[in-house]
Amino acid sequence: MEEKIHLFVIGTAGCGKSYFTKAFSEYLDLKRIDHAIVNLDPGADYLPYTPDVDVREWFTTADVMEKYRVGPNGAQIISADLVATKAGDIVDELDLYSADYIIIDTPGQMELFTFRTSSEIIINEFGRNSCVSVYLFDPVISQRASGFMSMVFLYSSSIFRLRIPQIPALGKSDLLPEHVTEKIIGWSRDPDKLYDDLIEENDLSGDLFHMMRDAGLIRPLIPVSSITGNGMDDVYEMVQEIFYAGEDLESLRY
Ligand SMILES: Nc1nc2c(ncn2[C@@H]2O[C@H](COP(=O)(O)OP(=O)(O)OP(=O)(O)O)[C@@H](O)[C@H]2O)c(=O)[nH]1
Ligand SMILES: [Mg+2]
Repeated sequence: MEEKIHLFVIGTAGCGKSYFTKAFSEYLDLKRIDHAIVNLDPGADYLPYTPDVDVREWFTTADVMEKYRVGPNGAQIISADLVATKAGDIVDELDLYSADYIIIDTPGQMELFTFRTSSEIIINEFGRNSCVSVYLFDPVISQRASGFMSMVFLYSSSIFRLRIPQIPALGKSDLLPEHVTEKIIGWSRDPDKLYDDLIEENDLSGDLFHMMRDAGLIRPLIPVSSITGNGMDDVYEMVQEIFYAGEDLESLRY
């Protein structure tokens, strides 16, 4: 591998980012690929893996509450912004590892990282061309057509904000009955099916649907499970394709 790859794990609160980080790390262990894990969540109480670089080395959301005398929401925002001030230190620490892959677990609520300037500063510090993200669709929300569409909107906002290639995945797929997983994956592969179910649920969604479909934002989802390890190889292959297929990156941007 020529250069480091930085894989950001993105998604809404509780969608399974930290467990995916662990499962993908175990998958890379099996493949004997050198990697390191970065935890960018200063509010994490418990992590299912041991991070190699941890933003909590410098501060935690609880420290920020005490220091700035703010409540939990204010502290989350301040600490999310403070992460940017540590971008250089994070890269310096990562340089100590001979890792080909860096997996980056991002803070609980998606807006704390993806929508704020920290994400841009960190991506620029890592080198934009070495960055890719996996976006985990919440499996419970994705079961209804309108919920699935809301996930498409959030996924799309992350594309516009981060401006790095993004791999859409259906998180915790082991929790869903097989026919539900098939329905969701079917929507992602065949937007016409999604359209029919959307209109049945809510006839206001038609115009929005066409806008997203025509912009190419409804993309095939990879079902993943951090419990069974299912889908880790598909995510890995997609990352390889993005970096090494020799295709125009623009065409794989989403
Ligand atoms: N069945 C199943 N449960 C999962 C999976 N991934 C995560 N979970 C469970 O879902 C819960 C949340 O998972 P996390 O990985 O902590 O989610 P997160 O997105 O990091 O959560 P925040 O950082 O708090 O927003 C945990 O209780 C996990 O045990 C999965 O693939 N399958
Ligand atoms: Mg987490």
